[in-house]
Amino acid sequence: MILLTGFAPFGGETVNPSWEAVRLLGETEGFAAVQLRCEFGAALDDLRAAVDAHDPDLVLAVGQAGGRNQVTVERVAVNVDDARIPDNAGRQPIDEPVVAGGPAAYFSTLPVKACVAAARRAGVPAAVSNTAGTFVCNHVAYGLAHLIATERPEMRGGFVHLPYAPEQVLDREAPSLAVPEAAKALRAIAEAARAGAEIRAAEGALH
Ligand code: PCA
Repeated sequence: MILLTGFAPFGGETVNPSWEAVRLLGETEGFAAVQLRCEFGAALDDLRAAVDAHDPDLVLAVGQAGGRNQVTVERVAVNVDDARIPDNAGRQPIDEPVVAGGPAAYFSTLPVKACVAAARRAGVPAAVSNTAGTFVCNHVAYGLAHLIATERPEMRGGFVHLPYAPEQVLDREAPSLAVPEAAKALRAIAEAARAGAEIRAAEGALH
């Protein structure tokens, strides 16, 4: 059982490609899709409720990273909420921990390089990312990793960011990825994550 989470639209957008893509893939046997509120705290309440309801082996949490031009598999989540814009509840935490007293960061328990390779084999541009930012996506990535580390050691999970959907950028210069392509990449990533083995590949960043 694979749990997919996507976010509600935020920041003035009317859609969130993460929800559109996971909703599409969630129609497939063996997958369930749940929408998280784009709110600090509440998003993690939604995540925990979904994990309790579905008891998944694997969780792929997915979000929108407007401006990125590839599907990015996040390697790390950091213990800080530092919001550049208010969340959907109007809250804007600055330099607060996600989990007071928690470790500074967690590595994803996904085989991130194998996941990137799988997305590429499916024909979708993909890369490793070394930061999920400091907004609600990183909050969920960290909260998920903390849940796995402290309560659900048998579960595996991580975070994937998607570019904008084409309908979001019809009148602006920004990269986009069609939702069915994003869903195809997520499916390939989920299969690689379930297989479990990491690969050795040079995917680091200079900056
Ligand atoms: N992207 C935001 C939050 C929700 C989403 O889809 C982020 O990257 O933090």
